[in-house]
Amino acid sequence: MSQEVKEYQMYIGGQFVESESKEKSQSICPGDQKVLASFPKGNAADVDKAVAAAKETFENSDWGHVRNSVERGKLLREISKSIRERLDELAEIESLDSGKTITETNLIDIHMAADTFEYFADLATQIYGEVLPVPADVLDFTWREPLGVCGAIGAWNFPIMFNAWKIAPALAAGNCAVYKPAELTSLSSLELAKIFDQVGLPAGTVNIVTGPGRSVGQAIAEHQDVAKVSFTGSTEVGRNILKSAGSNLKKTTLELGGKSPNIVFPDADMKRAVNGAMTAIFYNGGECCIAGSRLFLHEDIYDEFLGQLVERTQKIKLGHPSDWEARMGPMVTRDHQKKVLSYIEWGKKNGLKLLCGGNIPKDPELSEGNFIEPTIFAAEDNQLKLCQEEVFGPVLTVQKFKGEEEAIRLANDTIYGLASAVWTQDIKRAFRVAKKIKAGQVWINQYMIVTPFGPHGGYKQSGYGKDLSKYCLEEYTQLKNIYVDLSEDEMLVFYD
Ligand code: TXE
Repeated sequence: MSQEVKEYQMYIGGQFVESESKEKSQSICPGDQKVLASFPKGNAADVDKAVAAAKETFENSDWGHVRNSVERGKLLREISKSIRERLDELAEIESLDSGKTITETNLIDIHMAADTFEYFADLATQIYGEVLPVPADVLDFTWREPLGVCGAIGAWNFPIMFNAWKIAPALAAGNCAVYKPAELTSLSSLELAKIFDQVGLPAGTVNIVTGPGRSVGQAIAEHQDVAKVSFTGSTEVGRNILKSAGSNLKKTTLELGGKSPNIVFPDADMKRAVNGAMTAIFYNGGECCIAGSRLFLHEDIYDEFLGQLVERTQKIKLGHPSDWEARMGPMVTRDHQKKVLSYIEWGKKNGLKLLCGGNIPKDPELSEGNFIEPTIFAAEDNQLKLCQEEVFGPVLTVQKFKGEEEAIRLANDTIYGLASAVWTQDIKRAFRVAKKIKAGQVWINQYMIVTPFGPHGGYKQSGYGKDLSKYCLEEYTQLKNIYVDLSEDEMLVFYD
């Protein structure tokens, strides 16, 4: 990205526009605090405009009609192609804006966004109802219909991916959309707006409104003309969204926090499991809803496993988001860095054993960024704050267990239920554990794989509803039942 501060506008009704208030926000690189760009600080009036544009297109065009499904698929495929063509540029913008390493954005995030648009392009023509075998002389069948205007609110940790996860299925199903990216990481969504425009999405089909959660986010969640809101973010804000969505009983999908368990049995392939444990907590600097932030090790392998894990963790190279050698970037903001550090200080003062990390790195080259050393604590009590609350940073707690039942009990001892993993060569044990874990995702001998093909979403206070996969199309459609009378008999009459 060049040194000049880029100016962005929002995308409403097919136009690139300023906010009604003319106010601006800035994007600041978490690696060095340089100002990268400015973009509109939207408000409820901008949401009104965006929703009106989306509603107009939905109600007064062919966009959502089933006869347009091939065309919708073609446009989604074009979006995917354009994202791939701009891979390097988008990866750089995403990294500088969010602090994610360029390795992660260039090798994973941008591809995942493109894959998601491609996946839902293929599904655009595959959304249909069923004929139901009613035991009477009637034909009963269902239509899956679009909802209308779908609102979506994204979090800052996987910005371009969340945009794709919510916009692609909404459009495939024939809806129009209003998307609010997180104010900390809005740039990739504003770049996507340029792509939506270039490929020729009809005006109003997708609208991108940037700005704070309390004004723009809340206005989307409350809006009477928004039929659904899909949210990724904290459990606390998820509860607010639910209240706001009650205004017109809109459909909600909530992908919220996590405190995911990662269980290793003694027969696991240790090298792979150590790799998995590191990916689970240090990928994206631990700023991951599905982070495996609680590691449970069987007592027979506890010492050896921890020895390898700590040794390798101390070698993780921290670096500026644009550094191809870096394996972990900075925290998204100074405030978030402080929040994560405060958890670490709590751990140090409350009897957890610090095994590595636990500080701001001393390397002067990192002094301008919001860095934190990858940190591991040994913990004995699962009720401790550090074992229960989502830290959202590179902070792992490790606990010892004796048997399968104890591991499952500890794993489930949390308000969250987003993800989990089990490492063992014993296939029966793997399935037994997977069955008993209360989480929307279980990896067996893996951690972190997410694809557009599989459903993503939580149990318990990690939320409900699914992103991705064919299942998420249920969240973006409504079912209409049609009865056709085929009987030759007189209709049953109750009244003279
Ligand atoms: O999330 P918020 P924040 C967790 C993580 C993190 C904590 C806070 O523990 O430390 O949440 O992060 C918008 N009405 N996760 O503050 O506030 C906001 O503008 C409508 C887990 O960033 O939940 C942003 O677009 N919208 C998580 C989005 O909600 C509102 C990812 C998320 O912001 C709003 C991120 C309101 N009243 C954080 N207030 C995950 N599941 O991956 C805010 N927003």
